[in-house]
Amino acid sequence: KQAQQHQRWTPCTTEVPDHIARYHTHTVSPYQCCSAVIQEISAPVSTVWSFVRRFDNPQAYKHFVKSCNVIVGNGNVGTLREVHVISGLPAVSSTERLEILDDERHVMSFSVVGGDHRLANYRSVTTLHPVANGGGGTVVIESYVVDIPQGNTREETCIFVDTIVKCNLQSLAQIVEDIAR
Ligand code: A9S
Repeated sequence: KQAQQHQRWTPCTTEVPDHIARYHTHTVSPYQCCSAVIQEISAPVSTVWSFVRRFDNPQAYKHFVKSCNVIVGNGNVGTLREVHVISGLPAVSSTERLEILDDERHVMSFSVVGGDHRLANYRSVTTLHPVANGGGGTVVIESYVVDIPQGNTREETCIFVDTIVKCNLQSLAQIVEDIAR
C-alpha cells in the first residue's frame, strides 16, 4: 500500500516549465509526503525576493514565527537559524539550514535539521517567477517534502503543512503588495 502511494506521489512536480519544475521535483521516500503551494502576488519579483531571501528574518512575513536567531553563518548557504513559534502549534522551535540562495534565479531552499516539533526532515524550495502577462506581478511556487509523523496519515500531513505554507504566502502577498502600492 505504502509502495503504491509512493508510486502515485513521485515525482512531485507542479505544472510549470521544465527549468522551474526541476527545482520542485523531490525525491520522496514511502514514508514522506510532498506538495506545492502557488501564490500570485501583485508586486515585482525584486520586492518579493527582498523578503524571501532574508533567511535571518522569516518573522517579517511568517506569522507563526515568534523569534528567529541565527546560530551560525551570515545568510549564505549553510547558515543555521533557530526559529521559535507562537503557542497553539504542536511545536516550540525549529532549527533550519539554508540550502539554496540563488539571487539570479530567485530560488531559496531550507531544510529542518532539528527542533521541538513533528515535521522531521522537512525541506522546502521557493521560486519566484514574473507573471507572463507583463503586468509586473510575481508567481511564487513553494514545494516541500516531509516525513509523515507517527500516528498521522499522508493526507493529514499535507493538509497541515499546506495550511502553514498558504498562510505564509498569503501574508507575504499582503505585506509586499502594501509596499508596492
Ligand atoms: O516555515 C515554513 O516555511 C514552513 C513550515 C511548514 C514550518 C513549520 C514549522 O516551523 C511550524 C510552523 C513550527 C509548525 C515546523 C518546522 C513545525 C511545525 O509543526
